[in-house]
Amino acid sequence: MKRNILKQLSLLALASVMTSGLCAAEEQVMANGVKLIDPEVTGEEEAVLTQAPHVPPPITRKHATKVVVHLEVREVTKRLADGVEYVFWTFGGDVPGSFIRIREGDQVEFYLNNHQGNKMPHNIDLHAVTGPGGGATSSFTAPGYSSRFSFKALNPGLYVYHCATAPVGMHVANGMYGLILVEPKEGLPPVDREYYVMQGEFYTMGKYAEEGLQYFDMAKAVDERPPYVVFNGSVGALVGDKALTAKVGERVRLFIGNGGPNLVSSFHVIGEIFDNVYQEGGSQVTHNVQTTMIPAGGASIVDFKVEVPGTYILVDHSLFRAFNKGAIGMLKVEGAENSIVYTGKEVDAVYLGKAVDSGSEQRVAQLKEAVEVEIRENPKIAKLTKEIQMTKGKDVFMQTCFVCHQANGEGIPEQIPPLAKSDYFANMTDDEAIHIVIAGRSGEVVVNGKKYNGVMTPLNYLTDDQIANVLTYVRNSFGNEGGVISADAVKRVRATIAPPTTTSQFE
Ligand code: HEC
Ligand SMILES: [Cu+2]
Repeated sequence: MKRNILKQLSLLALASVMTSGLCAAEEQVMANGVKLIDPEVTGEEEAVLTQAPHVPPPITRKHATKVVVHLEVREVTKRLADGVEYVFWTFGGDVPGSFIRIREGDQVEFYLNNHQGNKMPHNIDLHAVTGPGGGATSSFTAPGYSSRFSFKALNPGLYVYHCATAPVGMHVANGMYGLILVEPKEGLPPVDREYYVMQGEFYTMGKYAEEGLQYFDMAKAVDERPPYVVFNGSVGALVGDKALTAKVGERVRLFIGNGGPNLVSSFHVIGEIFDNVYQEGGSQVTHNVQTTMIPAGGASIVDFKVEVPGTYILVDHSLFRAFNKGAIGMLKVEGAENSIVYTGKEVDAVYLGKAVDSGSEQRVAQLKEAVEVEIRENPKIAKLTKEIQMTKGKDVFMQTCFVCHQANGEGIPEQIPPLAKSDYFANMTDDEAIHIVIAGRSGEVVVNGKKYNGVMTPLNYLTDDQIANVLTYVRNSFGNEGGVISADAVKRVRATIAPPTTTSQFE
C-alpha cells in the first residue's frame, strides 16, 4: 500500500503536466527543470464547498484563478431511511459529496484527504478533468494520507465526480459521488434560488425499509435490483421540513446529478415544466421540457419559474422508484394564489405519505402528527408515544418472534412457551425481558404451570429501538398489561452482555 502511494506521489508532477498541458498558477517544475506558468491565471482562492441541497454562490470574478480544493473522504454510518442505517463512503461526510463550483479556465489544485479513521483507500475521478482517469491515477490515497494533483478546467459544464477505486461499482454504490460545476466564462444567467440534488441507488441486503444496519449486497448490485433509489443520500432527504423552498414569482435552478451506479434517471418535477434544460449538463439549452434523462455518471441543469404556490414533487418518473424505493423530493412554493395559471387544491404531504408508506408507517406518521398537536403540556402524549412503539413493535414481532411464539403469542404446546398472558413474562423485570431477547434463553422454564425446555436463539442483531418496541408491544398485547420499555434501557442492558462472537445475522 505504502509503496503504491509513493509511486503515485512521484507520478504526481508528471500526471498533472499530462493532465493540463500547463499547470497550476504557481510555478510548476517539470522533470527537466522547465517551469510552466499558466498566463491566464491570476490570484488564488480556497473553494467554497457545500453539502446538498446547498450550492456555493455564483462566481462573480471575470478572470481565471487558482482554486484550491480540500476534499475529505469519510466513511460514516448514517440514516438511509427511518430505522435503517448504512455505512456510507462519502466525499465530505455526506451523500452526495460536496458541491464544487469553479470557473472555466481556472487552475484547480486538488487535495484528496482520506481520513485516518477510514478503512479503505479511495481516489477521485472528476469528469471535469481532461487527463488520464480524470484525476484517479493521481489521487489513489490510503487512510491517513493526502494526495494532491492539479488540473485546468478546460470545458464549462456540470460534471459528476466519483471514486474510481476497485471495485469501482461498490465505491460508487456506497455513496462516493458528487457534482462539480465549471461555470462558463460569461457565467450562468442569474436566478433566485439554486439547489443541488443527486440521485443514487443503494443495494442493501434487506428489503426496502427493513430496519437495522444494512450491508451492501453485491449480487443485487450486479443484477441492478436496488431496494433504494433516493435523492441526496436517504429516503426523505428532501421531504417535509427538509423540502426545497421558493416563493411565487422566483426562478429556481436545480443542479441535478445521477451517481448511479446503474440506473438512468427520468427526472421530473410534478406540476412544473422546465423552461430551460442544459441537457446532460452541457452548453446546449433546450426549452419547455417535462422530463429530462440523466444518465448514470451524468448531470443536468434545469431552471423554471414558479408561478403557483403549492408543493411540487421531484421524482424519477420510473415511478416505482419514486413511490416504492424513495426517489421523491419536494419543492414547497409559498405565495399568493394565481388562479389564472392554476386553480384547485394542492397535493399535500399526507396524501403522498399514504402513497409512499406501508400501513404501519402511515399509522406512525399519523400518530407523530397527533403528538405534535398534543405536545403543549398534554398528558395524552405519553399514550400516543406508546402507541407508536407498539405499532412499530408489531412489525418486529411479525418479522422475528412470530415464527416461534405465533401471531397471537399463544406459543406451541410442549415446544414454545406462550407470551400471551404468560405469568413468567409478567413477573419478569424489563431488564430480564431485554436480556432474553438479546442473549437468548435455554433450559427448563415453567410458564403458566407447564414445563418447556427449548432454545431461544439470541436476537442481538435487532437494534435498541426494535427491541424496545417489540417488548412494549408484547407487554401490552395478547391480554398482557404493562408499561413502556425504552431504547435507553435496552442500550444499558446490552452493554452488560458480552458481545457475541458472530455479530451479524448474515454470518
Ligand atoms: C427461534 C424461536 C424463537 C424466537 C424467534 C423467539 N423466541 Fe422467545 N422463546 C423461545 C423458546 C424456545 C423459549 C423458551 C426457552 C427455554 O426453554 O428456556 C422462549 C422464551 C421466551 C420468553 C420467556 C418465556 C415466556 O414465554 O414468557 C420471552 C419473554 C420471549 N421468549 C420473548 C421473545 C420475543 C420478544 C421474541 C422476538 C423478539 C422472541 N421471543 C423470539 C423461542 C423463540
Ligand atoms: Cu472509494
